[in-house]
Amino acid sequence: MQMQLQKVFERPRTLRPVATHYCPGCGHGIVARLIAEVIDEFGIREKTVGVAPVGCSVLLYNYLDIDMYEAAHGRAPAVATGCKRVHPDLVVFTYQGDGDFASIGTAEAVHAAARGERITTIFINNAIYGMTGGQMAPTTLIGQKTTTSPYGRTAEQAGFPIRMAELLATLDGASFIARVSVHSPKNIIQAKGAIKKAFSVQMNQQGYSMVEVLSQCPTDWRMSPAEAVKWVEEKMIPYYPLKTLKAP
Ligand SMILES: Cc1ncc(C[n+]2csc(CCOP(=O)(O)OP(=O)(O)O)c2C)c(N)n1
Repeated sequence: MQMQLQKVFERPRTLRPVATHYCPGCGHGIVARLIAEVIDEFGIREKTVGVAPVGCSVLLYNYLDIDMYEAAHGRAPAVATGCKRVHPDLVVFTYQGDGDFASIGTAEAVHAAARGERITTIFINNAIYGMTGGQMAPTTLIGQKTTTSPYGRTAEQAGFPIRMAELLATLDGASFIARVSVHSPKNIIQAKGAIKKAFSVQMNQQGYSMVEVLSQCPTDWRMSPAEAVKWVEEKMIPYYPLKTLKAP
């Protein structure tokens, strides 16, 4: 008797069959896959353009089978703006870390949202500068130890962590702003829903969309992957609550 095997899992067409450079337990790879799934589900692989700047996001062009730009640190929203304005029929997104989006590129981030550019930003908040070895980022929590705050971040010395989702949600040009997380299967499913919504907002000409994704960084947090997942739940989410802040 011939057995019928049901396919329950497959690689999204948009995700290239290559090994990534991400560390074990990193959230970046999960988000890359979610973006690939969303692109496949919308059938927009031929008309999607990604813009990755500097940071652990930098090699996304090796993992997604779409056209991609490489931008200077922090400048992805400016590059994406140019691309989208010249080619309004394309779906254009940026993929940025927190050092990138909330520090060196804050001006580009805020003004792209304020102008209501019809682009989407996927913002990976891992509370640290990952690629360069774990320095304090604008999103580093008070008390969090990093290589540049070995005794823990203090507000007196470094100010307070920036909540980019809340900040951008105040801007009239921003249409869809949400914060999600990829530290559990349930949260990963919700994250995919938010990414899908952000792309659909762009495709419906509804203005700027941004999804902040809380993402574990076990290597630079000096934790095991299991401890990192717990840290997202216990430390990050209370400061960075998961919610949709704005929707059209
Ligand atoms: C103009 C410029 N300044 C600084 C750097 C050094 N640099 C490379 S990656 C990086 C940190 C990126 O951190 P983040 O955006 O949080 O992304 P992650 O790696 O954590 O995903 C920095 C500061 C650079 N490449 N270019």
